[in-house]
Amino acid sequence: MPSMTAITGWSMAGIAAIGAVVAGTPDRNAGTPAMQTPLEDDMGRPKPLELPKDVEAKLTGVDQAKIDFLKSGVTGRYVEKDALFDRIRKGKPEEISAYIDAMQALHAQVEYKAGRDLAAIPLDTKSPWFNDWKAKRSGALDPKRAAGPIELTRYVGGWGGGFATFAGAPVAMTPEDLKAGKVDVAIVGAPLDMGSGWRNAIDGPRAMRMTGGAAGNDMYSMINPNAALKIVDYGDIAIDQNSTERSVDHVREMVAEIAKTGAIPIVIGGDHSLEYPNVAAAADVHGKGNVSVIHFDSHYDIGRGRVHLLDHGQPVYRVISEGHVRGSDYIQVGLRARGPDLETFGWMRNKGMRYHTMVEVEKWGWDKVMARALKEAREKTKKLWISFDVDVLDPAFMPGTGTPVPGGLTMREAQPIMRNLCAQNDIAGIDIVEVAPYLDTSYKTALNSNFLLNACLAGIAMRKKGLKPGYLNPVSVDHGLDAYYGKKN
Ligand SMILES: [Mn+2]
Repeated sequence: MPSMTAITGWSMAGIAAIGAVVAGTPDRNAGTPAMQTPLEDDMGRPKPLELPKDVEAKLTGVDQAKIDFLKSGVTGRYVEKDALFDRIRKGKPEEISAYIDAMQALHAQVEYKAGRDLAAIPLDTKSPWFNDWKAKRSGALDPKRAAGPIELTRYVGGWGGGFATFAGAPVAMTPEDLKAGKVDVAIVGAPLDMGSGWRNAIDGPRAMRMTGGAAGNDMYSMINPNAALKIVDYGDIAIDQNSTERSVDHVREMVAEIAKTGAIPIVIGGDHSLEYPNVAAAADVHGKGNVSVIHFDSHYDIGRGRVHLLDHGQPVYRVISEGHVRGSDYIQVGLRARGPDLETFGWMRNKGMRYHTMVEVEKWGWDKVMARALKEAREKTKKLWISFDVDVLDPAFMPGTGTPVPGGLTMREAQPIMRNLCAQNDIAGIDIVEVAPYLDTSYKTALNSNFLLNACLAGIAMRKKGLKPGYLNPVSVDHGLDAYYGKKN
């Protein structure tokens, strides 16, 4: 999602604080400047503002409280420091006073004030239905049946019939079903979209069940994951559609429920807030610090200092600050949105995070960047969570997403990346998020998301069969016969 810094402006103070670093940086063509990581407050709180001597002189006679307000640095939220200095240099004393008054009045409205502002969003605890949205039916209420996946396709052949499910897979309702069916992969919907300012990810799971692409033969490997793996549709996780905070604890329980059976959870969102409960669940099952994350996104998703504790722009901040994943085991790929400023990159570097922007991809190409990302992801852990925000793709391929950003991946790039990652790694789980199909006047967002899911399932099947990442079935290359291009495959 877009950077809140553009709205709150708190990073202005950060920019001011690191101004010295930037000002001292030579022209990028003039050699390689020493890398400098700006030191900054974890929450991006403003730093004191140093007033130039001539500006300070102009403030003679101005109330000391007002001067202290300027020096506190909070003015960076409302005006760039150079514009502020300029105004003071040119202003008459009464104009300067009025200007500072206006900023103070604005500031008084912005900050939390006890008694005036709502400190928490209240719930009606007297509601007799307080938890009904997530209260699970007991098997005792239903007719008896043997545990195991339930096939919902009516016909043997053709393109459908029966009921729409993820990847055309049978359904499972309980962990007992997963265990009895020795399920490899449980695909589960999480239609949460309160965390996105631009909604409709609620329809992501629905659209992906209705649109093809996730099932069937992968031509690269000539593997049909539906035949090679035991895949189920685990239904949707209950969401309180009025509250991200109320929903995510239940998502965490459900993702852990799947992972504990040994099945790989693949969570279809829903917005990217989901990454927080998903990765926390993986850490609950495999241990804190035992899971790395490769996070595909055009955005950095490390919003700090926000009012709401979770939304789709800050799951990474929550995951890392709560210690579910070490900063150094958190690898980002595809960043290009306008969010992070120098201060934010500084925060990420200070946490040990490894980020690979589209700038880096343009410089080195996908193969080198992905090889590096994977090496980093495997330094300390074996288990890998893949968090795939579809807005890492170019809007040409994924127009149906809340915060699209041009200049992204093509499907031709994304499919082999997903296939290989899933073939190479011990996957703790995957989320495919921010699929908002009705922001797309065509069907391609859901279709492309399903083909990505298929590439991933093919990769998991390749690993199960002991095939190396990058494996190409000889039958689908060079007729499987000749050495026309040189060495036979
Ligand atoms: Mn995201």
